[in-house]
Amino acid sequence: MIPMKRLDDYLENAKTVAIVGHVNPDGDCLGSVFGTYRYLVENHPDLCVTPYASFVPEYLKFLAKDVPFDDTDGEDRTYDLAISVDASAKERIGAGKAAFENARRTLVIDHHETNPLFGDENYVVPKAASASEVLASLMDPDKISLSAAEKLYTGIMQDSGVFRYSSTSKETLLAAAMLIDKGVNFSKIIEESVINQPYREMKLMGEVLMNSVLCPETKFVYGTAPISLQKKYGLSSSELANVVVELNAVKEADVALFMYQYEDGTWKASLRAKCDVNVALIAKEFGGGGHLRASGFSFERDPEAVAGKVRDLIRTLKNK
Ligand SMILES: [Mn+2]
Repeated sequence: MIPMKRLDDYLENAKTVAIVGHVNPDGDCLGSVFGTYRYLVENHPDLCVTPYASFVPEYLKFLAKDVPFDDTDGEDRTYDLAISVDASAKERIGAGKAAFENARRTLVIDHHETNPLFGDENYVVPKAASASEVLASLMDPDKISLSAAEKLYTGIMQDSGVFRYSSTSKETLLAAAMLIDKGVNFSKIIEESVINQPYREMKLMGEVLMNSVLCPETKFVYGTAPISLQKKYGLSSSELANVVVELNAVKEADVALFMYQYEDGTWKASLRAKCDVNVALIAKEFGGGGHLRASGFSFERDPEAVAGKVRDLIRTLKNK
């Protein structure tokens, strides 16, 4: 589908533009912010464009090599236009939130179904697998450079789980094909941002898996990473996001629970399902929330007791 308006048409008479994304930026968020930045500076040399990002995680560092991003709130600047990409609500904007709120005009580009259309203008495509896919459709393909293409490709590939989530569509693959045609080294990007993991993270993962418990009757697997284990490998709770993904890959289980401890002694639980057990309902029982197949909650103590309760809830949900 070719949109009525190109990204370039939304600029109108703007001279200064801010681009913002969401808190805890992921591949789609940074791919969208940085890809839009490169597209605008390369094709509109008179524009003054500021990309905002609160931080860039290690596995996405290659995206930032030609993007001088600003990690502040941007409260000291008033832009002609602020573009929010991949943020599902105004409250979800990370760096540059004040810049967005104070801008003369705002544009929201997103793919979240729940987006309340918080911009003056909004282009939200809920069936798109990523914001980067939406942006690729808004750009003139002839004006997308290799650098912009690398960023958008990374966003599309990351948010579609390397083209395997059910959100992946013909449009997703056509957008990726168009970007590959620009010369994107896709195998290197997938290797760097998906396959390669720091050795100490893999060792921690190995120990979590070694000590994990599989409950064959409920097809449930759970593992824990107390603070002592994280310290052993010099890791913090923010570097453990992949563990639950690995637990969820256990063939004999269709629900996975990973519990990890924070510095202050409290715990966070991540749930994943590859069947129709609604893990959002389970998280809700503990005061958390999330989606059908991915959810989370926090708790104070005793991961074994929590795992036992989760197992009982899975049994109840499966017998419904
Ligand atoms: Mn996204």
